[in-house]
Amino acid sequence: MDNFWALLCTVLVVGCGGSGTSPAVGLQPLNPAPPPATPQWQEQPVVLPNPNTYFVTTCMEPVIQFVLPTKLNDDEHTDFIVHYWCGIPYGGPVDLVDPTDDLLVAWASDGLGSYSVVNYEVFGDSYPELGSASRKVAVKDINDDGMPDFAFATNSEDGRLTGGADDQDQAYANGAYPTILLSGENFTYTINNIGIWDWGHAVDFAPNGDAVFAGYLWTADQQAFRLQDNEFVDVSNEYPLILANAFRFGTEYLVNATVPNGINAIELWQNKTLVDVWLREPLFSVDVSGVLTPVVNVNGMLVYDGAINDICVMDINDVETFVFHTSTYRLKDGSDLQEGYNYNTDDFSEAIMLEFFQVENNALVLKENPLEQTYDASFNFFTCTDINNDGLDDIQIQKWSGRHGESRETGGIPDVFLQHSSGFDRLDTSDWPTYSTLHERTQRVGDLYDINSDGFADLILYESDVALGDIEIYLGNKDL
Ligand SMILES: [Ca+2]
Ligand SMILES: [Ca+2]
Ligand SMILES: [Ca+2]
Ligand SMILES: [Ca+2]
Repeated sequence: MDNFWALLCTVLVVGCGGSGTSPAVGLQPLNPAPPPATPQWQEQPVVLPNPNTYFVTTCMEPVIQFVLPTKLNDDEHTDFIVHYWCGIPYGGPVDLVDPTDDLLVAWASDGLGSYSVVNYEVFGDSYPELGSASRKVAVKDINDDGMPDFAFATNSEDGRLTGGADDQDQAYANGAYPTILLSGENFTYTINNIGIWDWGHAVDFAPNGDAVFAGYLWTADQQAFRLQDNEFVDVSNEYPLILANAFRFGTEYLVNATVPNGINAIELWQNKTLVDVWLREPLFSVDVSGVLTPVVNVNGMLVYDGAINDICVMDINDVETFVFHTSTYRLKDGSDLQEGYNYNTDDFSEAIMLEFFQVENNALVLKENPLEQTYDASFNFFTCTDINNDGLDDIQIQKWSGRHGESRETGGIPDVFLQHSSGFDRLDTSDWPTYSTLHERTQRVGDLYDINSDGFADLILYESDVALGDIEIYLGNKDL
């Protein structure tokens, strides 16, 4: 047998020996190897390169607060507005008078998959500013031109130390004007600073398009503005008293997180009528490093804190559901807090959990958590939109790449729970790409959004505290 036949025999695994002593081997069907599975993500990211020539005159390493998808030209590629603001330089002086410097950078697609800065075309200014830092943003097209409009809860945040909201004279130094980015003709935006100086922390658009703001200062209760004839008109008195932690409009109701007498509570409003209040009653108190601390039940676990810092609204099984970002501190060993024990703050991890409420008979009802019961992470932002384009709202948690007091690095990959007909499935993200560089002191975050209108979610990765400053976008090749 020459080499060719030897090779063929090996490959085909047929009885080539011809001696009759080999075990009978049937002719195997020639199964070609299945084609390799399409990878979820393209190998190389689209990069929005660090626009530091724009912000070095402001500060060297700003915070990226928001990467906001929008439309700045006519092609099918999503464009972006990014809000940067300057944190306090390490050990540097604190400006207690003026808000920290900030900068907006508008990125437009070129139709070929690249992006360039178009600040002057969009804002009529190469260095446009909100005039403050931003803490939260609400998105809605309030002037029906097909471009999203953005309302920001703003503050002076530059690391200044104050006595918190309880010391209003110091807290005043955290104030800024509520601000709206309103779209105009030919893919432009105007920056509208409106209302009264406040330490803004919560913002939402009402179903009718009114922008509603709430902050921590005594200067203003809720502030609300309606766009009429291209002017923002104050309609604050059409809304109930809303506090600063978090509130959110549903289709019919408004939910509002409050803290009466130190107890975390959620109000349910219908127009200006308070229809229900849900209270998170403390179970008992424990000593945590010398401070008497109330213990609460969140998702069946005994923890402390329980403050609500954000809310989103989604349909679960076609029922409108308010999802709460609930801040807690859990024992690192996972056990429940116990009455009569003394604890040390070092015993705890920050553990932000989600809680799910629906309205039944004009009352807020806490529903069983449809995610993994013990799920928690460190994060500011999460979304409740349909990520995979199947008509069912999903949950995406833009967790920080690290967590206070723990060394771990997730490279900015969000946690994603996709809704299906009978619950949620957590996506396996273990082989997803991560942000290209790791800096000890920065946090990476990520966001899923279909930026090229092909129906597949794309992965946007960036640092919240800029070191490299690029924004990296991995295009999706298929459904999640
Ligand atoms: Ca575009
Ligand atoms: Ca608009
Ligand atoms: Ca979905
Ligand atoms: Ca896509």
